[in-house]
Amino acid sequence: MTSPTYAPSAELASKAHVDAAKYEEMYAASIKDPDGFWREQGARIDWIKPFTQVKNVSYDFGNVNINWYADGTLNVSANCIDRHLATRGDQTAIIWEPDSPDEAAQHITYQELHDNTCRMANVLKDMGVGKGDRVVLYIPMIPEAAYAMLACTRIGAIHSIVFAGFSPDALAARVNGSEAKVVITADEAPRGGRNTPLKTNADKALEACSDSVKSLVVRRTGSDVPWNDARDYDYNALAAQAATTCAPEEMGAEDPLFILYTSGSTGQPKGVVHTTGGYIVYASLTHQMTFDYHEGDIFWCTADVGWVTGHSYIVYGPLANGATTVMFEGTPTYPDASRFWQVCEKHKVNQFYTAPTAIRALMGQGDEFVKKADLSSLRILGTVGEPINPEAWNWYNDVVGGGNCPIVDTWWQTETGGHLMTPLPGAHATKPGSAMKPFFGIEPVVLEPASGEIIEGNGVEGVLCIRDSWPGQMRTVWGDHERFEKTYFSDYKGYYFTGDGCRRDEDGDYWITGRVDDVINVSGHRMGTAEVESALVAHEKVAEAAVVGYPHDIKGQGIYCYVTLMSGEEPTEELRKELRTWVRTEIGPIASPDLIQWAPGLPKTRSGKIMRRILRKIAENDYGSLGDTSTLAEPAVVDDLIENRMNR
Ligand code: 6R9
Repeated sequence: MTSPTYAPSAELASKAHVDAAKYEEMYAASIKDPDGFWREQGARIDWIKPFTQVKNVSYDFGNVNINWYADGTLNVSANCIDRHLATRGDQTAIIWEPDSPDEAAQHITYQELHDNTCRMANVLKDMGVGKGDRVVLYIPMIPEAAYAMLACTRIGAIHSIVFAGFSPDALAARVNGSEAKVVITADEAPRGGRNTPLKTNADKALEACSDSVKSLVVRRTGSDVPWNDARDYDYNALAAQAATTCAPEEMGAEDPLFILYTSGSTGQPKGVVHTTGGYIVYASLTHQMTFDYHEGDIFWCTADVGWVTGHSYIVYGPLANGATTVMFEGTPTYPDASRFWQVCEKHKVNQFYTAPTAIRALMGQGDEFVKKADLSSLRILGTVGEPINPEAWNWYNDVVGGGNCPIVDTWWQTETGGHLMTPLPGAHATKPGSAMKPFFGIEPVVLEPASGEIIEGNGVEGVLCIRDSWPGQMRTVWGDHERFEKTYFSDYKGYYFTGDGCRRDEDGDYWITGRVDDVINVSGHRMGTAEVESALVAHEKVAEAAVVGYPHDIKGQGIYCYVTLMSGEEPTEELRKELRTWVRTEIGPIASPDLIQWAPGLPKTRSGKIMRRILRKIAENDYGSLGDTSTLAEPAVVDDLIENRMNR
């Protein structure tokens, strides 16, 4: 099947940092001479002591050791703030858009960012936080989240952000796991018109932590919260007294910058560790190239700082580049489904970066919400987090982008620090649903899953590994280097194993097919569950679908579909038949769904990822052992799915 392609306009390509020829040239150079390429890119960052070594990496199982720029020293907050002050002290660094459109937005200049970051750094120091200490952030999408991240980097402390939607139990596990000294939180977190009692949740978590853990509380709503004088520090009172200067600590390039917990296919979430020099070089370069960021552009990434996307593309990448970055506290549908587009219009956003799940949700609400906003400032659109189905891609392209904005479908992971595969807006003709091309320095290899043999050529599919290292790569799992090696370097020796499957099409472009544990095998045919899902959601009556395999006597695995209908649609036996026929015609008879269950909702993490592990268990009629469900956004959804399961 050939896919339509969408080339950037000649005008956009001519103004872009990278056009097609430049991409080829730079990519070839980055693979042929990684040391030379990354030595040059290292210069985008200000070093205190310049590095002499560039790359020093071993992928040998049992001795995995990743070092970049190892003998250089630097400070990340100085790179994100101080070095811009002389030329752009009065330029807006952060545009903060609150949850409610009735509350005023804030424009925070680089000078103000400097002063507030230093205040926060001094408060933390006074609380006893020093170089190498861990600080957990459990905080809403408010400017203080950025101040806190940058304040940690300023004094050499290691931050670990826990998404404000996580439960007290999850917070406690992360505080204890990193032996944090301080938790930074807020009184309440307004989101979608509702206030989450963050301080109360943090208090609950801290009951399960050492008495020595202190908490620094930012006033967001100003409402009364329980207070413990022995443990709680009032940020607003202390910051008002604190000095607006604080000398940046000199950090080694390989000193840890942050820890970010992420879930894998097994066990408890692991603490992904990123270090200082390589991460900031990579975040800066990818932000500039992937989004074709130019001086004066307004960049908006809708992620939460609780996820890696927020780290790299709300805070570190944009600020390292002296950009203006939008930070949004709210949700796409509050007060209504036009909120994203109103914010784009209001702040004249040039690059807009969001997740397919948000695009699908908004698509389901109809085009009027988009059309009533003036989106003429938009130049580049981006997606991240999961494969995007062509339906949603086309809607994003046509309705949001008006057919004029290249879409960058960025594939990467918490572990990778920044984009590994993505089209570059001025260089590549995109295809709906394809992550297209490797970023500079990234050498993808497609492997035979069972044997680990490299599959050469185009028109092939397999397990996606990366041959060599890149500066933004994670360095270890916090406190468990063995787990790091086992998870990423043991299945396919000598490569970084991504956990994803991928297809390299006839043109050599890459398509992520989903986690390899989501691949199902029906009568000997390998099939991406994403493929079936994409077909299902292409049906006009389907809002969302999740597909898993389940044991089938004859076929090996059968196809089990959870389908959420568009509001107002009736779940009938007839519609079931219609969908089955639909999928057969969209993909082929081998993809014909065996079981279709009507799902009023799908179990998702609070970041919007469908928890397939749970869906597989229910499909296997093995719901007695659902495993860890603590990260579910709406636990009640699961009870309904079990009650109405099809495979009894
Ligand atoms: C950045 C982020 C990583 C996993 C990854 C893959 C999926 C992310 C994707 C994508 C298809 C894309 N994923 N981006 N799949 N196309 N553009 O999301 O990090 O939360 O660690 O998730 O998300 O399966 O392995 P993280």
